[in-house]
Amino acid sequence: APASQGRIALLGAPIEVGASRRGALMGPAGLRTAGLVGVLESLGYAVADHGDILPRDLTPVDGPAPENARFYHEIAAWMRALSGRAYELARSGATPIFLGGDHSLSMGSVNGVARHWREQGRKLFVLWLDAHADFNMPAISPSGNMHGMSSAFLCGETGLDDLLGSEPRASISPAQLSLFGIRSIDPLEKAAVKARGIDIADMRAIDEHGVGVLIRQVIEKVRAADGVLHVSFDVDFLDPPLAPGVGTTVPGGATYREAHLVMELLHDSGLVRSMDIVELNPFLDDRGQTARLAVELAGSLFGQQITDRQTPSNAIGAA
Ligand code: HAR
Ligand code: MN
Ligand code: MN
Ligand code: MN
Repeated sequence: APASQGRIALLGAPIEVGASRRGALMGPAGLRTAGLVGVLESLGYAVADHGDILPRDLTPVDGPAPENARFYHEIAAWMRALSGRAYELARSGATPIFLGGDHSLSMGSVNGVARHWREQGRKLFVLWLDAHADFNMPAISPSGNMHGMSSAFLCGETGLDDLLGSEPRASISPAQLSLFGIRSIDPLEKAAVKARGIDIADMRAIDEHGVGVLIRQVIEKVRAADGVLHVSFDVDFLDPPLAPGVGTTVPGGATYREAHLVMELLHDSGLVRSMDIVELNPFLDDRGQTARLAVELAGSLFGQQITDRQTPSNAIGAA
């Protein structure tokens, strides 16, 4: 194995009630079966698998729930636990990878990581690789599904104000969010994204400019602010024939080569400090294909290359 690259901490959160279809609770197991630990170790990392947060470990939440937020109490309990664990893992100096579970997970994982970086005086930027913007809130969501609300919650939108209970909320500013790969967005959600001025690389932009140019823009934004980056990877970012194992496929997603290039450029930037892998639904997968691709892409994000070339982004000065 190559020289030690540092420490990676894995934490699973088998949460599925934020999504419209069941099965994402098998996501952490699917990613482990597909060899996530071995791939990361082969790249020289010391990997500590902290297992999964289990429902029986959660502190039940009751009291009033907002309207149009399905399974609010269950998700609140998950997020309080996740935010606390994410904060501790980030503070330990490891690079945490959170294994979902549906995308509601990020309301806890990113909040905890953002709290850590706020204490360090560093801004946390969030790259949202997804078919969806996930910028609904209860007041505007057409479904009430909380996996469609996570990026909005993280930007401090109101409507789920007590979700984290006594966990400190560490919102990011809308300028710290980059939506990437978007091709399904609800009308009021679109208006909200526009009103907040959020960076959005939709599929048309990707077709016109290519992922290389657009990811470099994200990297330059982070670097200019001396920030660090969290990558929130919703597997439905990928084109459905490549990645059938998700509950909400949308045609016209990232190709195999585009997705690899995104991850390779992000690795070269040296800015990535944490990651989510969410929405993998092994119940819908085809012989492990989606799980294996997600693991392969995580490998690329953490340094796997075809040849050990100096890429153009290395040449312009990676950390
Ligand atoms: N925008 C729709 C809603 O809010 C669908 C959201 C689906 N989200 C995910 N995660 N699959 O990105 O209901
Ligand atoms: Mn999502
Ligand atoms: Mn999605
Ligand atoms: Mn690869």
